Amino acid sequence: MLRNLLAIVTISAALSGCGGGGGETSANAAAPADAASPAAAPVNYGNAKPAATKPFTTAAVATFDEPWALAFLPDRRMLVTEKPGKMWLVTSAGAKTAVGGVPTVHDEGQGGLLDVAVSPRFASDRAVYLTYSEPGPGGDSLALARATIDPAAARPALTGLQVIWRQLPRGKGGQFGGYIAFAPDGQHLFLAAGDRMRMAPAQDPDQPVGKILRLTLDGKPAPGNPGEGKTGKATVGLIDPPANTGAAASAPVRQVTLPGPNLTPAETWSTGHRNQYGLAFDAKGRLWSTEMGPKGGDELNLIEPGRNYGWPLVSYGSNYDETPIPSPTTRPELAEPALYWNPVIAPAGLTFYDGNMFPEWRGSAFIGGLAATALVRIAFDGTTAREAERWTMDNRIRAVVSGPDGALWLLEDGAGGRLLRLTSRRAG
Ligand SMILES: [Ca+2]
Repeated sequence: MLRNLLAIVTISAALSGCGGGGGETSANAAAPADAASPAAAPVNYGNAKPAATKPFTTAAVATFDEPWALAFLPDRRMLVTEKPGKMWLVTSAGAKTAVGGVPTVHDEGQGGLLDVAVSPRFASDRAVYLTYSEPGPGGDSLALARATIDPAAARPALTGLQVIWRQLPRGKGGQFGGYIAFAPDGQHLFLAAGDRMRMAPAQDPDQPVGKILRLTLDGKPAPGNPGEGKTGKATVGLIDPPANTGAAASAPVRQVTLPGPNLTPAETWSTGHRNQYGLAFDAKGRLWSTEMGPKGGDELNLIEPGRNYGWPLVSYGSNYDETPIPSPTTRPELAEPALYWNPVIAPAGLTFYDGNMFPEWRGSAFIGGLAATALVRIAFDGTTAREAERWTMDNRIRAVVSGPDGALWLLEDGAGGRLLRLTSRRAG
């Protein structure tokens, strides 16, 4: 029964995808003119097949315990996080040195030590930013912290670590998002705050869940945000524990009074997200995000200020308990994804390629696939994105980063997850 339902969903999704490639659907034709909306309905790439051959060779460089994210330092070494709460400084040859001073994280489910990002001013400030699930009374916060590191130290360590932003109210479990991206001019920081599987609060302007935030490098609301100067309610309704189905809409709500002014409206750049596991700027200065949808609703989104990306009001997927979710075509005022995947790939990581090793890939984006056990290449024609290629990698891919050497660097997911370096066959 389930299999048949899935087949029907898949076929109808594929058909709507064909329609999107050929022209506007009637629903979109009725949409009000909006320069920020894609002209055509987004295409479904859920049934895209892996390429038969790979234009790269894959070398395993090092092995980790549940690796999550990596970031390059200017000296081309990498910082690699492991979800249970370790960080490593890693050479391109795979030599690992443990980094001290990592904060206590709550490692459970999808919580733990998450993203790491290197300050755009690292040469002068030696700062790194990290996100993690911070334990506390009533559950975890997604925390954004900044610390400094001396990469030349024999025993490198995070020093002066400060939490510069904290997701409140706290709550148990769920998906944290936690991805960090710096504005191209290095003046601001964007942070993906996942919906923590609470669903409805992704639409609550007073809760920093299901949002992309734009902050100063000190973690404060950035000037110029759509809600600049606004504050939210002091008491918000917290849905706890997390739910992963439409049942969350009727879950019990606990009223929680925040310890200080509610700055969420002033921090928010975009809203209505589910679980954003990738956030990156392209060479033209546009911000993109990958989003893990519910069953069958993974998305790539072009992120624009003040827009609502629809979760959980609309989706191209369904709830995990099979209850349907209205299609985005029913709510033209909500931002459509640039493309989507049904069935899902479970996207993790997002990087834009601008290296010399694969000149044909300049301007492309790469996304890791957890469920798809694949690497996906996205090509762009203006703001129209399409899945150009995918290659099976045989393991769940947790992260992908375009390296300063022109190679693509991937992290596999889970215990024993490997750091992979993908290099051109032509380069030899
Ligand atoms: Ca959406």
